[in-house]
Amino acid sequence: MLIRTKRDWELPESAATPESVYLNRRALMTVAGGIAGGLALGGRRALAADAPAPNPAYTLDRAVTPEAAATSYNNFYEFGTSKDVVSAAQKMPLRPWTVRIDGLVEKPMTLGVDDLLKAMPVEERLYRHRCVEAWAMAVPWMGFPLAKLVAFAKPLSSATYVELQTFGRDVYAAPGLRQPFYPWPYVEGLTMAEATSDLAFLSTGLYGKPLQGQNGAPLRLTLPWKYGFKSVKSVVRISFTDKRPKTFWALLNADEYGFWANVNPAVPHPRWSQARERLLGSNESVPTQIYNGYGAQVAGLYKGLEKEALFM
Ligand SMILES: Nc1nc2c(c(=O)[nH]1)N[C@H]1C(S)=C(S)[C@@H](COP(=O)(O)O)O[C@H]1N2
Ligand SMILES: [Mo]
Repeated sequence: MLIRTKRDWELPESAATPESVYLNRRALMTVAGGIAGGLALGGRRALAADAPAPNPAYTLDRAVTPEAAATSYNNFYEFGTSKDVVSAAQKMPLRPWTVRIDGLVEKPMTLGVDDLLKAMPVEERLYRHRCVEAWAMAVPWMGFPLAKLVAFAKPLSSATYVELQTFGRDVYAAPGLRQPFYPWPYVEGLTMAEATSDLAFLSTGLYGKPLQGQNGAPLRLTLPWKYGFKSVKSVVRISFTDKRPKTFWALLNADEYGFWANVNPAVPHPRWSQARERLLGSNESVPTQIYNGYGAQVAGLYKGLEKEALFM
């Protein structure tokens, strides 16, 4: 992002396949529900054993992004600064994978990601995603509310922030981690109020399938009202603290990538406008919305703080 890139978000036509696979799965689920009536749940489970129920509270104002685009055009600097990290990221072993929960909690713990998932209520949500680079997508995530993990972690009342961290070289020596210019490991953070809002989500899957390495497997934060760099991938540690986390991009350039990073069309990036966004997998450009369209859910978090929280 510090590096000027070409408009390489404009995928070739061949990459922009229709999202027919995903839509067909949904259609099947609906048909099964309609025919089976009272047995709908059983029918749905039989057709898509791995697919949790979609949460009807999270709908979209646009088409779902083609799966091929969302899973092949990625930002994951641990694997390099290009958008093409698929082959490198898929070499990362996803099991065993442990998550450390520590800091201001009743009892710090380290647990396997599958044990954590067993304790969490997995659902599916359609969310918009807006990268600070002015491209956007809309995808079906599977996962659970971050608030559920916060409750599970039992933070002390003194905790005011949650910090989430990606693996460093001690866990997996991804090629990008050799670049000493960057302040590894990638860290992101939220206030406790943000972390416990219903929109803050931890994703484990995408398009009804387990997450792939390039999208931040096995566990990644998903904050649809903030610029995408807040959505830290491949999380290994979640810490509760009373200090504002020093986040990866803010350490690099706080004027361009601040702590809040709430999507705002009125505040341009110093090097480009944020007024519009390009939809990944198409040539369409649409107006950017304040809080990426989630103002009704999150504007209340920033009452009296708007000057700061909507600047960057
Ligand atoms: N660890 C880590 N997390 C990260 C990034 C990264 O480089 N490293 N890039 C961020 C940015 S800028 C965006 S837009 C999203 C991209 O997520 P996607 O590739 O699944 O679309 O991941 C975010 N999370
Ligand atoms: Mo991004």
